[in-house]
Amino acid sequence: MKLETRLEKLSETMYKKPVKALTKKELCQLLLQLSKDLCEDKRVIDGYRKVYYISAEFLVGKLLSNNLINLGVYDELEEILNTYGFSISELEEEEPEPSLGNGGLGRLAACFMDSIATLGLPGEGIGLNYHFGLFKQVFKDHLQMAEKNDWIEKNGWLKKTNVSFNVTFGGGEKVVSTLYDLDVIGYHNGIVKLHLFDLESLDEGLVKKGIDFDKTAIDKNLTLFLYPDDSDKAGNLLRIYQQYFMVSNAAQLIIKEMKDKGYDLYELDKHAVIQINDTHPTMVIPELIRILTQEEGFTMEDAVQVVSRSVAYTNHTILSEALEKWPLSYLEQVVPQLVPIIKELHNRIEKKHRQDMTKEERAAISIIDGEDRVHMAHLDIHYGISVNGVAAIHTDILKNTELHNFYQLYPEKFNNKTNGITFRRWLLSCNRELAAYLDDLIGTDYRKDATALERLLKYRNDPKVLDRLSEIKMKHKKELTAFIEKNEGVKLDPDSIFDIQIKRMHEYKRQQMNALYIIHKYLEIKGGKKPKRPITCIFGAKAAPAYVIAKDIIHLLLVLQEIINKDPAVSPYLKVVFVTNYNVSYAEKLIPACDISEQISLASKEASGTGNMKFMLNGAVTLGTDDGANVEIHGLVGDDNIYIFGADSDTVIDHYKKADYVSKKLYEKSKVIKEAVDFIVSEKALKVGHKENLERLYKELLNKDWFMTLLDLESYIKRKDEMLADFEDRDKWKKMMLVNIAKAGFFSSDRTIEEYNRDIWKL
Ligand code: 26V
Repeated sequence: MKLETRLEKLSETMYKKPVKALTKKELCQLLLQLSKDLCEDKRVIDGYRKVYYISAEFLVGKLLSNNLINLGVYDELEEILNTYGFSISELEEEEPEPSLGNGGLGRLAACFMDSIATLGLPGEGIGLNYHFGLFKQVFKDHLQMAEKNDWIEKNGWLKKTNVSFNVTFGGGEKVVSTLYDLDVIGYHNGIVKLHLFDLESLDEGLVKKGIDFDKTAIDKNLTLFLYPDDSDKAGNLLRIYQQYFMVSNAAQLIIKEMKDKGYDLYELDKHAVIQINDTHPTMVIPELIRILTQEEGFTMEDAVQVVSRSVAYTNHTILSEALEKWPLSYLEQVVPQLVPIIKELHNRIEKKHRQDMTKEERAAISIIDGEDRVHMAHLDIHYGISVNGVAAIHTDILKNTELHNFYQLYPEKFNNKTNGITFRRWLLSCNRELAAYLDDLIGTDYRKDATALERLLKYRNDPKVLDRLSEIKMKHKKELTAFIEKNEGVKLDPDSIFDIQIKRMHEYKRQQMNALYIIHKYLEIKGGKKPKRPITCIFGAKAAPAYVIAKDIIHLLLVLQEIINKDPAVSPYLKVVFVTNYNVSYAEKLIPACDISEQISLASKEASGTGNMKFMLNGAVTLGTDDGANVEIHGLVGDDNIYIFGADSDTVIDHYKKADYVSKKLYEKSKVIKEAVDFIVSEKALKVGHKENLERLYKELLNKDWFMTLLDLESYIKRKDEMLADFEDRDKWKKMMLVNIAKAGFFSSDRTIEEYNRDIWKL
């Protein structure tokens, strides 16, 4: 049946009226239903050996455009809808965004699912169906406030299945799970399933003001929220409840599938490889062992052997505060059934190394430490087949520093898998003009083999091509300008340089350093030194609700936005806009419009970053430290097409080791640094902002500055000013854009997934 006829028929069935009479919301629902119907004809990818990607987060983002692209019907539908005066992107505004993740780790999991399906690999994602995703951010009085963020709609993407398991917690609480599936459609390929477990007994009425809720009634609140506030004990306990609920369901699902297919459970490792995405799903190890020994008649030895041949672990951070260590007493309360198994796993390691290691050496690799805390990552490393970092420098730091003792013990387990992004969402969908132009210029091969983008390089001196790339950029800058005016009430100048920093708000990512640059520029302009071309500094970020300093940095930026944009002597040259409620959909609008991609984390701290890749692919030039995947971007584009600054990771690691970094000394020595930092508590700033927040941040920078902002501030200012000057050499800049796009192919998540498959999964 022709697509148009199919659409009309569906419209009659769903709404008893023709397509042209539908409201936007109805039309959005119609397309959603059409995609679901088209999915029914697709093959669910299956196989003899499967990967189970378990993750507490899958930050999938809106699905409509992406699904239509991957189904191969986007262009045809767009044409049909245009005749009715609609466009798909406009309809997508009606779709709520599933924000089931905090940031990079969750978005990576979503990109990976897309690539697994696109490559036709047998795989399934397993996670939780949070009713409220990452909080909705609003600003009041220049402060971040959090509101609940619901996304589940009646006839939305989720498909209720009849799969259901019992899960028992300590204290005898029993809950019954329900499985919902999201279909992940491969690009011109079959489907893989994203399994999201939920509870029927959930009570959304528990949610009071903002994102507060009663944390005690597990059967009513378990999957209400993504990562509840974990600054208190109740929050931490709930997180353990969630994690256990997730992995117990995962373990039962995997074992059920093994049995349904008639496989021998002793050969679990032949049929299943379980990728543990950070330590959140680590309890799947003791849970599988528990089920095999207690319900399937395995000896402890057999269960430990087969499980440890089936699991692999990915590390996503070296920040020690983010490495999970659960107090044994918490585990005793929530999952007492796992505690004897965890102790057994701990004792086995102790026993094994009683002879060849000193007590201190053993302590460094032990699962349960002297304070009775369980180091979840240690469990994964001892009892898994693989440990991987997410960018070359990150894996090196794991091997040489953070996990060095483990590396000496198991060198063969360590490997690197540099992150990637799906080009379907981050090019074909968010930058349709660029994709169409590339199709014309270099053919469509790059859609399946991203390295074919390098064919663009032969046009690096072709003025026609360079102009077209810059025209596409301008189109997106204009669209973003209109969107920001509507949503934030700030009017931007598309001819200015768009300098963008979007990512979670965290001290190590150093948005505060960007703020100090803005202050520096402001003071320069006030002093009569005007930039050649106006600069627009755009931020998007959410701070964890309990992370005080991160919220103070947001406050400072909102205060700067007010001071600068309202100053008629400055705002023609400098503008600041902190967008509200930054999320995946916002990113899809910001990234294609960016000139300067800010990737300025303290070297050694950003495991990889994936925003850096998205910007590069869309023709932005990176201003960054040699950190995370910036190092690989640097290697690919060469010194001439990236702006690197700041201390390198060895210097930084050395400062930490010697504990010799004193920010106040730098402040006292440099007029530029002092002036910028002092402005935070100046009369001007205090008139707009709050004394408490600004003073706290000021003191933090002077007395702690744990992420060495002041160490790199001067080289940052210098490098950014060079970059702004180079923007005026239009030919040079456009060439840099081209080279960045051409070299981005390496960062396709298809490449990353092929490497996981080649080295770890072997599907
Ligand atoms: C988590 C937490 C939680 C407690 C408070 C402090 C804190 C700080 C950082 C984190 C990060 C958790 C793991 C994570 O999201 N890592 C990110 O993973 C991305 C995908 O591999 C990678 O690109 C980012 O560099 C990395 O930060």
